Amino acid sequence: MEIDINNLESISGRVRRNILEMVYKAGSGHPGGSLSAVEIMVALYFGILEDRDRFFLSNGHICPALYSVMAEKGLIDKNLLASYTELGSSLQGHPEKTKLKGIENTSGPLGLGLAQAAGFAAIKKGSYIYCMTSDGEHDEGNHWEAVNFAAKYKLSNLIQIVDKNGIQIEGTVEEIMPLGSLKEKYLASDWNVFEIDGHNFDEIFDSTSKARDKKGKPSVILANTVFGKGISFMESNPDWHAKAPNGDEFRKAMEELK
Ligand SMILES: Cc1ncc(C[n+]2csc(CCOP(=O)(O)OP(=O)(O)O)c2C)c(N)n1
Repeated sequence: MEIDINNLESISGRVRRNILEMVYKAGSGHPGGSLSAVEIMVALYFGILEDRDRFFLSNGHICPALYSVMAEKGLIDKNLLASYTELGSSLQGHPEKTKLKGIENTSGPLGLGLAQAAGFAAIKKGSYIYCMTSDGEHDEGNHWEAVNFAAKYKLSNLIQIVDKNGIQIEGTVEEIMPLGSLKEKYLASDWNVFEIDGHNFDEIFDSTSKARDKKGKPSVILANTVFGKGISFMESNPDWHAKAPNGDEFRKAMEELK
């Protein structure tokens, strides 16, 4: 597949603007983590996922990014984005599998997505199963059960991408619950490990391609990202984990995204 990086960058710009509009209109949502995951999701939907593959989002609170990428890809109607979090909308504040075609797993409670993806990978050996997780959700015990399960069953078709933005609810990951070296932990758990800049398309494509070629073990891509990427006053500021901008902040943010 021929990839046009300039095109992916313009799509990412539109996705960021959609995220801001959705969270502003709804008056709620999780802008920081949504903005850090944009390039990874754009790369997945516009250059990585093939017909039989599946994408599982574990840190479901960043669904404005997912809905927006799905809309840009034409998988859902773009007009639906304005209904984000409304009563009865198929675009809830956390994704619901039964409400929206194309969503593989219901999420919201953190730490479950990798288990959902690993179960799927175990029975769909002919497909690649990609799962996005966050660094904050590595606090969850369930997550580590899935890490062991995937290693035990040598799920080489499972590719986890961690949005490692260093921020979680109410503070930095380091302050709330230090994770130590995720690289060493995954290596010790018998996973292949890649470390990349999660905003760099070349590195996203290169690492996912290498992960697909590895046999006998699951792979994790530790994607270093910037929380709130693209909006100066949101970047690396935990206040923006779950907060909607006010009118002035919204206008300033949209101005920065021009
Ligand atoms: C099991 C569970 N415990 C707590 C929460 C509340 N919660 C929602 S988001 C979040 C922080 C998660 O960290 P991360 O995904 O790294 O945050 P972000 O990068 O989006 O700021 C927490 C604790 C939850 N959704 N599920």
